[in-house]
Amino acid sequence: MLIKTASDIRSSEITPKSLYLNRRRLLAGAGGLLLAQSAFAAKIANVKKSPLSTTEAITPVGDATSYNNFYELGTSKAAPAQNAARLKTQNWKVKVEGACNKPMTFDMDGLMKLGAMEERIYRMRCVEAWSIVVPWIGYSLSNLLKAVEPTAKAKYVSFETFYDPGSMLSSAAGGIEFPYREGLRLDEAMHPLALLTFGMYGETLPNQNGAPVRLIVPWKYGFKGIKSINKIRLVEKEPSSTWKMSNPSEYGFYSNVNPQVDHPRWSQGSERRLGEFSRRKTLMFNGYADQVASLYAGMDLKKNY
Ligand SMILES: Nc1nc2c(c(=O)[nH]1)N[C@H]1C(S)=C(S)[C@@H](COP(=O)(O)O)O[C@H]1N2
Ligand SMILES: [Mo]
Repeated sequence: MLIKTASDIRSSEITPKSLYLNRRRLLAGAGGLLLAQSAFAAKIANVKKSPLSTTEAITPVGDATSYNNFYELGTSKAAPAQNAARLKTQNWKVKVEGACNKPMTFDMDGLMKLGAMEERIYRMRCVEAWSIVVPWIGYSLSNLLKAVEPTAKAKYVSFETFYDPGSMLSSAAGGIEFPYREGLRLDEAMHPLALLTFGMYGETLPNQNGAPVRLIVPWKYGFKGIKSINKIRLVEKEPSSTWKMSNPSEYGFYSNVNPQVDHPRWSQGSERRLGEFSRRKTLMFNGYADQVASLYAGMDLKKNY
């Protein structure tokens, strides 16, 4: 994002995306589709459908798993799928600490038991103006937060991605600082739509989509959806976040999808849905305004971008 010029974005990224994906599908065929998914994907059992799902058409799985942003695995859209094997997810632990009564370190079995697994079909809108509709699998992040019992001091939640400098890009090569960090206000994190995500399309997450556990915050730009989380911290002050640190005039802490507040280098008024050819209008809070607008009552969203 930061390292590209506006004309680069327009010419090489936004416009030809559908063409790029189509070409990939034509060249790769069914074999490519399989390759694009993790070799270790497993079915997730006992998943209930959620009333919070959109009824919009779901993005083809091959698109959602081969056109990614995961800078630790490479900065092109194809690189995360190609380099997926560099992310080692065995014996994964998630440490939850900070302002809470019951700080805990979870293994994946323990973490996945904290809530009832639901399929949530959400829109996700990248700050670069493409979007997808994905059947994610997970439970509301609030389940985990309640389990560790935040204290009165906890006002924000910060998240960190596992970083292995030996197998992943250096910060210099990625153009952003690693480990990747994100944050939410505690009331945003407690909102039922905020999803702690373990799978997609019926199976565990492919590495390129953030295995084994990531965040999906559907009313915010995609970069708030931090992948491959291994640290969560309840904190008193607004935590630092990777894209804001890299360029605070372009990326803010809130990063709510807002067609009325353009990125300094491009419009946020419309988007291209992966798999579609014509552009769509971007909706306020990505179409989730009825559910989340009250979180920001009285706030100037131009200032708090
Ligand atoms: N650790 C980490 N998380 C990340 C990113 C990243 O580069 N590193 N990219 C973000 C961005 S910009 C987007 S749009 C989404 C993309 O998620 P997807 O590849 O599953 O569509 O992941 C977000 N989470
Ligand atoms: Mo993004």
